[in-house]
Amino acid sequence: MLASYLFKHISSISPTVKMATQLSEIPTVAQLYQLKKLLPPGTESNASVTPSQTFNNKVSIFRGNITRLKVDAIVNAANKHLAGGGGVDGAIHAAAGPGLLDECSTLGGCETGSAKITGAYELFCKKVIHAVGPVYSSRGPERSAALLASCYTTSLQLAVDNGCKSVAFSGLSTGIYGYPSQDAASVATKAVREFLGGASGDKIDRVIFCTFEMKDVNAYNDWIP
Ligand code: AR6
Repeated sequence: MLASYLFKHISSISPTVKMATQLSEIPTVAQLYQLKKLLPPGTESNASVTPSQTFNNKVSIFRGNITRLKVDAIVNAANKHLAGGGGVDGAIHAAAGPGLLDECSTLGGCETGSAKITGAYELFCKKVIHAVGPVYSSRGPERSAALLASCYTTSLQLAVDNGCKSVAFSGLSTGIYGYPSQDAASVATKAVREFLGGASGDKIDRVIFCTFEMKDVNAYNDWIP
């Protein structure tokens, strides 16, 4: 009783008391299969790709607040001006404190389909990668897909270049920018799989798809296997 009272009150005045989620608490896809919390691909699966053990050992799906993750880098769904905003961008800036916006304002914005990296200030992670996803266009779905894939690839390359081995992605473009969750999960999983299988793949130990809403949880549960 006293402990919960103290925790509630101390955590409201000191952000450092907020609980971080450690990497060790987040299972990989391979562990989810073992625990039977995720169904491996069956014959009815729409998967046309062969299962990749590297992908299964390095990729996780996690539902929750990305600002709590104690990983090397989290990937923000930012806008071209890197000016902060709503959604996950707002949550990240609120948790990081004003230093993050100050640093972002020195970067000269960022092109759609690309990303920039900053410090993490009061967050638990070490770096924040700000990726600018496309506003989804049903009239140009191929262009949207190419830009979204480029966000994932550029973010992972930035992580490698900055010595970040564990990276958590928010669902880029799937909120305010209107990208359908199923299509976005398909693009994201394919881009990450290709990166992990490529020249710099061994520099990344873990990629976490951080979901928030049920529609995105379902999309990753469909596309990961
Ligand atoms: N932790 C993890 N995921 C979250 C969180 C959170 N705390 N909050 C929301 N999400 P959005 P976009 C999920 O709209 O579509 C901003 O104003 C959410 O459920 O944040 O790329 C920027 O400044 C969704 O799946 O980003 C841009 O102007 C995902 O984060 C614009 O929104 C992304 O939703 C970018 O739009």
